[in-house]
Amino acid sequence: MLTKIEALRAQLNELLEKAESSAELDKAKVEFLGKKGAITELMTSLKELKDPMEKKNAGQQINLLKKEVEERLAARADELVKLEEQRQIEAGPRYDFTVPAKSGQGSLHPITIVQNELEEIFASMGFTIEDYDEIVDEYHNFEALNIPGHHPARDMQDTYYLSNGQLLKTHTSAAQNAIMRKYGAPLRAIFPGRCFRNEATDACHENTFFQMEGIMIDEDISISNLIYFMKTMLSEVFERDINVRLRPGFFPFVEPGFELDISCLICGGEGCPTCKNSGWLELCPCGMIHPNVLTAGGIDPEKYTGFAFGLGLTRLAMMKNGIKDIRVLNSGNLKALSQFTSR
Ligand code: FA5
Repeated sequence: MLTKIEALRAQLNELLEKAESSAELDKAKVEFLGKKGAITELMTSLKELKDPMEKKNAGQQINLLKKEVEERLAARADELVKLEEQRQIEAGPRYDFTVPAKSGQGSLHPITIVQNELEEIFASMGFTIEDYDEIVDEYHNFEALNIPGHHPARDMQDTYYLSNGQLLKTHTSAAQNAIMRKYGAPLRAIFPGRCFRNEATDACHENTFFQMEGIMIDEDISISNLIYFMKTMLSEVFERDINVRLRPGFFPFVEPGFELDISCLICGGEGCPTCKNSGWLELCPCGMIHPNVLTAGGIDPEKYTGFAFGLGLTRLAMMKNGIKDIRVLNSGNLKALSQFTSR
């Protein structure tokens, strides 16, 4: 009996080594564990053993083999899934650019249109346009921005964590440190990007949205420079006068910090679901970069000062186009979106 068990174990090893598909594993499962499978047969043949000790020992060995077969088949199945995923990643997507479009010509997304406009405006004022990762580490998203592990500001920016400890960035400020380190001071840069937050969605909140960060660092930069650039940007984007209010706002990475709100353009300031009935929409928090953030970015805060802002690009696209509900923008509903892209 024990020889048979060993022979089956050797057979299992061989099968698992050769198995390249889940169909082969299913077949092996039936061969070993099925109603007429080898292990069931062994169990049935137990009754032929007369010696009780020998019978008990053989029974235990068969049960061990059965458990081993189940576990190793499951492990190989997992391995095959991973191998298949790897094969697909390596093969990469294949596009056939010669296939004609199904219906008419496409267009840029309303957020991309606003982003392009802003990039032009800031480029004309000497800002460079930077690209940055969507997956970042805690250091860049929080610690380098003066938000240590225990800080309550992290609660407001809960996000999606990967099993390796990295996270989907909650704000474009996550790029500040890397950009300061890359260029040093003086520095003028904007960096648009997609942000992710664990958010209960409503007319003005999405779990995936776009921001555009801007920083300017030089000797003698003050709040006046900040206000000048914010005003210029808004008047260029809206091409008309917009009611704006600046109020104190707290962000650990700026001091002092401000909230820049614009009068809701959906209701004209009367109050509606888009502005949560306040008549104002938070659009562009900003402030003077905290000395700790400059130091973390390798810039001497005794010599340089700077401002930073985090413009809500998705909300700006809503205000520019009179879009009442932010969820339209990520809906993929071409009929709804095409109303705002015919430029
Ligand atoms: C920030 O994200 C700061 N990093 C901004 C900042 C940068 C402050 C530099 C100071 C200096 P806040 O969480 O308020 O701040 O988001 C900034 C803007 O992004 C908001 O005013 C809003 O316009 C937009 N925003 C934030 N959360 C969402 C959301 N869930 N859906 C859509 N837009 C959002």
